[in-house]
Amino acid sequence: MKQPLSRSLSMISIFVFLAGVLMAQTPRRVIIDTDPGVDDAMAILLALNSPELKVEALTVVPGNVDGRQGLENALKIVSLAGRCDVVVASGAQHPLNQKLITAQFWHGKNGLAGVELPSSECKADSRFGPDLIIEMVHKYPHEITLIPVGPLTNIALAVSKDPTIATLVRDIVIMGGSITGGNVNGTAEANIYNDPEAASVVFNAGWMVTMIGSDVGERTIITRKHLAELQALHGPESDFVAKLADFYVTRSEKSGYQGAAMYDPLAVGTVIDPTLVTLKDMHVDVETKGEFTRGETVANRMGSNENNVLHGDHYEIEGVIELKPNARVCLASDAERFLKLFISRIKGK
Ligand SMILES: [Ca+2]
Repeated sequence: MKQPLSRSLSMISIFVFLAGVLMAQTPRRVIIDTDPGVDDAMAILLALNSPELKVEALTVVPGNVDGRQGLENALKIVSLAGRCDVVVASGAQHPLNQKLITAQFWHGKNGLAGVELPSSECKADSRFGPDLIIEMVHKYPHEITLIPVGPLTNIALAVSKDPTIATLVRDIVIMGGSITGGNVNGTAEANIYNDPEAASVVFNAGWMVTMIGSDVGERTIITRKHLAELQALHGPESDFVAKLADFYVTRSEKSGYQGAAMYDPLAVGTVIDPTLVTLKDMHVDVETKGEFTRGETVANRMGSNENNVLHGDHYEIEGVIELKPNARVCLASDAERFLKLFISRIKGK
């Protein structure tokens, strides 16, 4: 018997509603590509303590510390959280086209504020990070969200080896870049600066990169007030994060800031709750040359470039060339709401 159209439509809407409810309740699978790193450690622990996320893997990239130290730190962090079920794998050992620049100045001698965590009870996976990313994206098509919070070397290697992952991931949310000045120098943010060629590959891979830049991270700061809240309840993870935050805030205060930028945790926060940030679609290129601007993320706010055509001895503007956005650029965050979320997930754990 033929069903009336209205009944079919209402059944479809019930199905869509139920699918939506199911999607909302199913934790999102994420892979965090990381160079731990004080704020990386905070980001990882935020992810591991958030029911909205299922952390499938940590892949380690050199950046704040070298690859060996980074792997050791990642293993100790998952061990502290009692989460040896999370796959941890090392990846590239150096940037694609330049020497590694490490950041013990900001992150302490071991990258974790000098805090000595107990030896890890977890073991590293033997797979190469970029290969692991490719494998997992194919295992869970359209389900994996990549959260790179270090230089983009591993992601560039993965998407160069298998460009199909650009259409098979659910999302890619990076901490990196800036549209209003850098944190390394006048123009460049550290993760992009540490491997501009890799960043260029990632921004041009065909996916929409959600870009949580250092400019917004610097307006999303953890202060002594937040630190006191973290210290109010004890637990192995929250005590560790409090020590990291204390070091990080002290270091930032010495440089004249009121608190410490929550760079990497905000990228994880964006995946947990996208309403924490304001995003705008733009076309972003990565400067790989430049006298002063190597590693800058050059964002086009207009969505077009002038089209200059040679007429005899000079050029004339003949209209504009529309640009296709390749990035959702973060313009602002709800910093206080984010810090509240961060502290509530870590405090007492
Ligand atoms: Ca990082």
